[in-house]
This record gives sequence, structure tokens and C-alpha cells, in this order.
Amino acid sequence: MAKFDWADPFLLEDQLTGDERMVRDTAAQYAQEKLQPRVIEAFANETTDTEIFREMGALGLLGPTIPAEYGGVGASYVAYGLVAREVERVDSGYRSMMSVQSSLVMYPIHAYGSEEQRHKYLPKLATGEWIGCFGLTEPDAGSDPGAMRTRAEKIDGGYRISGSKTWISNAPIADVFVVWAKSDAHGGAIRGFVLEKGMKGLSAPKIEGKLSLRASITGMLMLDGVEVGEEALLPNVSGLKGPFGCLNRARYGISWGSLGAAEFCFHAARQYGLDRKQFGRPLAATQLYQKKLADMMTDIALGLQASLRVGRLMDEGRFAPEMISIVKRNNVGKALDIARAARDMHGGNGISGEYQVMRHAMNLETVNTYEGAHDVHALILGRAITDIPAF
Ligand code: TGC
Ligand code: FAD
Repeated sequence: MAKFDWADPFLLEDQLTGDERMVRDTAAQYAQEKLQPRVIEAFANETTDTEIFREMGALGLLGPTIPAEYGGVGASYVAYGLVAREVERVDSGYRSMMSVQSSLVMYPIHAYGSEEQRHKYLPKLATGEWIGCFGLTEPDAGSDPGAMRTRAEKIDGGYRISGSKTWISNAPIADVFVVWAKSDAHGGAIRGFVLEKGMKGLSAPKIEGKLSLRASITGMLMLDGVEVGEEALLPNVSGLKGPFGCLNRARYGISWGSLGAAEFCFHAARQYGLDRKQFGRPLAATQLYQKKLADMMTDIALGLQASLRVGRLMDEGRFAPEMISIVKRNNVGKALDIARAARDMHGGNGISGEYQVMRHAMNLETVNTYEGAHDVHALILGRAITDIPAF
């Protein structure tokens, strides 16, 4: 019989390859040694340290699944998920910075871009010298991106892009902007364009005063007749399946990342319950406290197994987007419940920045909404089950 390990109930460790463990260990060491000491202040002061991109790039953590020829390390999707878990164990905002760069900027340039675009952008995005953002959401088109109003109008030698995007991670500090717009020249189909900082008519003001993801900067994109050449168009995809192809990768990473945040909260609540005495005994000696810990451990263990399975299927090219909806929706929802419970189990200390559980809970509120809100993923699954779109 095996000895039970409460921190790894189903021996996830045994199911990873040596390469996957090596990437995970690199990310874990970086996250604990370099990110953890900065995060409490960064969240409190709402500051984003752009040096983080360079540090992650130097360790191969940006776009790890991209082939080496373009600056990536050709890692598996399981390894990518493990990196997200370690980074988000510290803060969802740091994982956000990394996953936008990897899944929402480098992935589309690699998957849908021309050879020139790949060589121009990917190596500098991989090192973190350039920062990227992904503009899909608009003030009047969030869960329903097909209703976007941003337009690309054909002009001599290129396009003129007009519209606005909102809630765009990394936008105010971005050098490279992957922007989705309805293109008149392509029958109104949604097409992707790669824009660059400094283009006339392009601005990215910061959204101030967020109570969530405060260590990750968010902005709007104002596109006031931005003129680009033909070379800015991503040539190899047309329609909503372009942005959704990117979202599949980012949502999958979030399914792992959110459980990293949940593990932090679970471990913190366990330790707090062992240390803190009330009524003459540790809180962890009470039945209610133990039940909460048992629920946390169970949900994390089941969620990690599910994400590992989806990651393996992605690596084999056998995934369906609905599988990703299951793990994104379930794991983020469970992580949010766990973070809220951990906050409660810390009593008054739970609201202080020092104990960190409330920061995770506040962050996970965003994670539950972006990349497809919790209920929108229920509707994606409902459509798959019934064949009836109920959006
Ligand atoms: P629908 O009719 O379902 O599909 C339109 C076309 O897209 C294809 N498609 C997909 N392709 C690949 N992967 C997927 N997951 C796909 N889902 C759909 C589909 O086959 C079809 O292709 P074609 O060739 O037939 O045209 O489109 P709909 O308009 O009915 O969509 C409904 C719904 C709810 C599924 C969708 O709109 C949705 O997912 N809404 C949520 C929006 C969302 O997730 N936004 C995220 C913005 S980015 C972000 O939040 C980044 S945060 C990053 C961070 O900081 O970490
Ligand atoms: P809405 O679509 O208005 O939804 C509001 C509520 O209504 C939700 O609870 C939703 O579940 C529910 N709802 C919607 N439709 C239905 C329906 N048919 N039936 C039942 N309920 C429904 N976007 C980007 O493009 N790039 C980014 O980098 C990016 N980063 C972000 C960073 C942060 C910090 C935040 C907060 C958001 C970010 N987003 C980004 C935007 C994010 O993807 C959207 O907020 C999300 O898709 C939801 O859209 P919405 O906010 O317009 O909400």
C-alpha cells in the first residue's frame, strides 16, 4: 500500500515526464524566489514591473510551446500548464501577464502568421524584450465577441482600423498588439492584425482602480483610423475561430493556474488551523475546519487530474474545446470557493495583505469572468449536450 500524501493525493508527480518536472521546477524556483517577494507591494500599489517579462523570457517561460526556431523551447502543453500553476500560486496577475504573451500573442503569430511575421515578432516576444497584448473584448461586446464593432476598411496598400477595445491585459505597456476586427475587404469576416506601439491613431490608456489583478496592468485600446500595411494582416485564419483558437490555449493554462492559487490557499488554511488555538485547541482539531480542508484537497486533486488529461490530449492533438470549457469553468469556480473559504478560516487575519488569501480570492473573481465567464462555459457545454445554443 502507498503512503498517502495530502499535498499530492493522486501522485500527480509520478505522471509527469522528467522534462516536464524540469520546466516546472524552473518556474517554481523563479516564482518563489523572484515573484513572491514583490507581490504584496505590487498588488497594494497597483504597479506592474515590466522587468518580469525579461526575467521570464530568460528562463524560457514565455511561449514555451513555440518551436526553438522562433525562440520558444518546444515544451509540451502539460509543461505549459505546470508553469501556469507555479506562477499563479504566487498571483493570478503574474500568470495573466505570462499567458497573454504566450497563448494570446505568440500563439496566433505562430499559428496564423506569415513566415516574416513569425521571424519579426516571436524571438523578441520570447525573450520578453517586446510585450504583447490581445484585443478582442469591446465595451459592447464581451461574452459575445461576434458583435464587435471594430472595423478594418481597405485602403491602398493596406487597411484603416477604427474602433475600441476594453479590459485588455498588458495594453498600456505593450509593444505588439494582436487586434481582431471585422474586415470589409473579407466580406465582414473577423480578421487578426498585428499593430505596433507608436502607430498613429493607436493609444492604450490604463484602466485605474481595479480591486482585482492589481499586479497586472489592464487598459483600453483606442483605434482612431490606424493605418497599417498588408503585412499587418494575419493571413492564415478568418472568422471567430481565429481568436477562439488562442483562447483554447489560454483557458487551458488557466485551468492549471487557478489550482496553483487554490493550493496556496489550501496550504495556508491548513497551516493556520494547526497554529491557531481557540477554545483550548487548534482550529484544525475541529470537525468543521477538517471538513473544509478535505473539500479543498479533493477539489484540487480532481481538478489537477482533469487538467493533466486535457493537456495530454492537447499534446496528442485530440482535444475538443468543450473539454477545455469543463476544466476552465470547474477549476476556476472551485479555486474561487477555496480562496473565499481560506479567507474565512483565517478569521480577521484573512483580510490582511500579509496572509495573501484575500488577494487570491479577489484575483480569482477576474479569472472567473475573463476567458469566457463561468456561466458562458456552462452554455458552451449545454449546447454540446443538447445541440441547442442557449446564449
Ligand atoms: P460560434 O458560432 O460558437 O463559433 C463561431 C466560429 O468559431 C468556431 N469556434 C471555435 N473554434 C476553435 N475553438 C473554439 N473554442 C471555438 N468556439 C467556436 C466555430 O466552430 C465557428 O467556426 P466557423 O468556421 O463555423 O465560423 O460563435 P458564437 O458567436 O455563437 O460564440 C458563442 C460563445 C459563447 C461560445 C463565444 O462567443 C465565447 O466563447 N464567448 C466568451 C468570450 C471570451 O472568452 N472572451 C475572452 C476575451 S480574451 C480574455 O479574456 C483574455 S484575459 C487574459 C488574461 O489576462 O489572462
Ligand atoms: P458580459 O458579457 O456583459 O457578461 C456579464 C454577465 O452576464 C456574466 O456573468 C456572464 O456570465 C453573463 N452572461 C453573458 N451572456 C449571457 C447569456 N447569454 N446567458 C446568461 N448569462 C450571460 N479581453 C480581451 O480581449 N483581452 C484581454 O487581455 C482581457 N483581459 C482582461 C483582464 C481583466 C482584468 C478583465 C476583468 C477582463 C479582461 N478581458 C480581456 C475581458 C473579458 O474577457 C470579459 O470581461 C469577459 O469576456 C466578459 O465580458 P463582459 O465583461 O463584457 O461581461
